[in-house]
Amino acid sequence: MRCTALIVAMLCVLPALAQDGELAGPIWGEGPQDNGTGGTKDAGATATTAQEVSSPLAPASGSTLARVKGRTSSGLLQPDLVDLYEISITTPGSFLASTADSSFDTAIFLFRQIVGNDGVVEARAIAMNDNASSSTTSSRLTGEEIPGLTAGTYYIAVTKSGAMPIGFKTNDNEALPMFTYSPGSTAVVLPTTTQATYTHADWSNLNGGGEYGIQFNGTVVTRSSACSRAIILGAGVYSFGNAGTSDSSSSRIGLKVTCGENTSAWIANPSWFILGACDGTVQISVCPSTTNATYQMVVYEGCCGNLEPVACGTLGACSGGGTGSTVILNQDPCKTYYVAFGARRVSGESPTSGGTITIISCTPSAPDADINGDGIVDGNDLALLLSQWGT
Ligand SMILES: [Ca+2]
Ligand SMILES: [Ca+2]
Ligand SMILES: [Ca+2]
Repeated sequence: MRCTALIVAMLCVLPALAQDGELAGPIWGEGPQDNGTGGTKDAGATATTAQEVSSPLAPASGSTLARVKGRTSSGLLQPDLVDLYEISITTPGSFLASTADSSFDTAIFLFRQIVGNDGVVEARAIAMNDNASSSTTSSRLTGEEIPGLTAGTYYIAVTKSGAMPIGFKTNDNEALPMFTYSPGSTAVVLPTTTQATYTHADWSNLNGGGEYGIQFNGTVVTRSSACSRAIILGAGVYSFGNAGTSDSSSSRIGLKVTCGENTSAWIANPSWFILGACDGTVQISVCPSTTNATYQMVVYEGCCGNLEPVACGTLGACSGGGTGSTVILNQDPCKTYYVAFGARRVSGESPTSGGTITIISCTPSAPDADINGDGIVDGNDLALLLSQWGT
């Protein structure tokens, strides 16, 4: 297959593989399959590669996160010995993370997200646990046991018991343990005052893993509206929450410039997803659930920060009421398509609404006109076609 565009796409540091699914919670799967949905394959090992538990389909206030399912392993080709998730704790007093249904001796580590002056995210130690009690090897952290836990963005890491996050106090320091614990400990371990200042850099003593499930309480799947946080949607029907609730001029997509509309309309606070790979025609529809709302979408090629619009939605009535948007696209499987959708506004008053995305994917392409397969469509193909006429 001619996939030169694939090389370009890979330079965009995309989430790994295509995957379909529900996506706004409450069960979040690391991906790409057979263990839940939402994720985009392997969760990374540091703050910058953590899998963000967020979805463009969640309502603005987030949707309850009950469980994360995933796996670690010591595969030969690509060791996957630790998984980090970016989570949002909304109710610290009732926060719970428990690995009670995991297939190996887990340890879990909670870090607070710090955003540096340069915008780069960092992880600082908050608490860890190896064994929830002397009768189990599963791990458990609760808000009650973590003094001063506040609502906000955190990272939770799951590893096999014995692993240690290491960090440094400044860039010049050697990396040091961020907690002090012995494998088999039943304590909820807090960092020392000094350890709490370390910036997470790496891991030591990583050694295997398996299937895990982390039960949560007090956490939500956040609403993501950034291109860089787009999840991958394949064929299916997806409900989304109250999109378009805010309208910042910095995130608007102007439809006059992008789509050549006559009026100065825009998509407010767009949500983004990546179209699952497919060879053929795809039809994407976005419809609001509120009858007086209007939704519009734009399809782009490229990668976040360097996108080219390739299709704008055609507005039309939705079966459930309201005005929606439809794009029919001849999809090139070697290209990456980003879709932005949201409330279409011509002034600030357009109502917001939840709604539905419907993707009807992979209708086979029309027959190839290159009948003799020599790479050229010419008179020889026509002659072949005519020779078959009426037979
Ligand atoms: Ca993993
Ligand atoms: Ca991993
Ligand atoms: Ca354990």
